[in-house]
Amino acid sequence: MEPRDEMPEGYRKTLVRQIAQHAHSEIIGMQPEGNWISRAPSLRRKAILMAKVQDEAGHGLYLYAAAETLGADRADLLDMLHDGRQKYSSIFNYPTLTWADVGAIGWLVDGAAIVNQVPLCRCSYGPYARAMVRVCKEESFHQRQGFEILHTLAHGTPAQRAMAQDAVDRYWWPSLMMFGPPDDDSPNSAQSMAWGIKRFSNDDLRQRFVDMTVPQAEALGLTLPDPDIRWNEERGHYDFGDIDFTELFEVIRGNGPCNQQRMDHRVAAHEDGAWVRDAASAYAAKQAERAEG
Ligand code: FAQ
Repeated sequence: MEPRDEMPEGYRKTLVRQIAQHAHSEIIGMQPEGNWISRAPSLRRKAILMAKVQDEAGHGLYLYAAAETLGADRADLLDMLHDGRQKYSSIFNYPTLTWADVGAIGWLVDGAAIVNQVPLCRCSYGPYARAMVRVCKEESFHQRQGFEILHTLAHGTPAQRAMAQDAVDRYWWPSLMMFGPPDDDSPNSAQSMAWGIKRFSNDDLRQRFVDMTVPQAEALGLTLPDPDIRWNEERGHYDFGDIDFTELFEVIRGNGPCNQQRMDHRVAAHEDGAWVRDAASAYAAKQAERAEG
């Protein structure tokens, strides 16, 4: 489907909802890592982290642009984020307590994002699918940098190793929750899959992520905090323990550890930037006036 094609109103609405939430996640997702830019352990690490956070701003921009092709107004979408009518990913409501958390976000959060987003490169709506191609290439680089941070820490001093393990312990379960509620409790999945917006179910993608990540944890020499993880020969997949979905629903409802902080910061940044938007609009109006004259 392309922007000018006729489409059912429900299809358009579902796409705007998902693409806007995805865009909001990218820009809110800048905050947890942005917290460490000024404290990165070396100039090289700082430069890499700045580039990553900047990539996330770029992803937000492609995604807002994709939502605009469906007739959505970017200012309205931001208003809906700010007053809680639209969501962003649960994962960004957890704190980044140590430098190792930057590694865990890159390895696990970007890893989960890739598993979720690679299939979206072939979703039924052209502008969203095309935006995902570049986003996924950049996320792959992000995932490698997170893995490399954790690899360095895991092979460092005992204190660094403990820091890496602690970050993985805190980020593992929330990363599994990024894939959404289980299939039998996912109200949007059936319709989104019938429309080719989602190509795989929440649980199928979650399993794919576990299968990909367990061998990587072994390569890092770190332990995933789930004693029930084991290879199931019959299924050809790793089994894993039960996820506490009440935590996901609480975080989505606004009760995660950092929801308030993330929103306050976002709204303040938007208000502080009002003069830039006003100046750009005044400049555009002046240019248009000149072009007419
Ligand atoms: N957090 O019926 P479903 C990134 C909501 S990656 C918050 O299963 P759906 C990169 C859901 O919206 C993260 N809300 O919904 C990065 C729905 O609510 P609604 C962003 C969640 O849409 C890395 C309700 O629960 N990626 O940013 C969550 O079919 C590192 C019922 O759920 C995307 O957005 C959750 N985890 O499936 C950046 C990918 N899960 O709208 C910085 C595209 C569910 O009815 C640093 N999105 N909900 O009020 C998707 O694939 C889908 O939207 C799902 C949810 C799979 C997230």
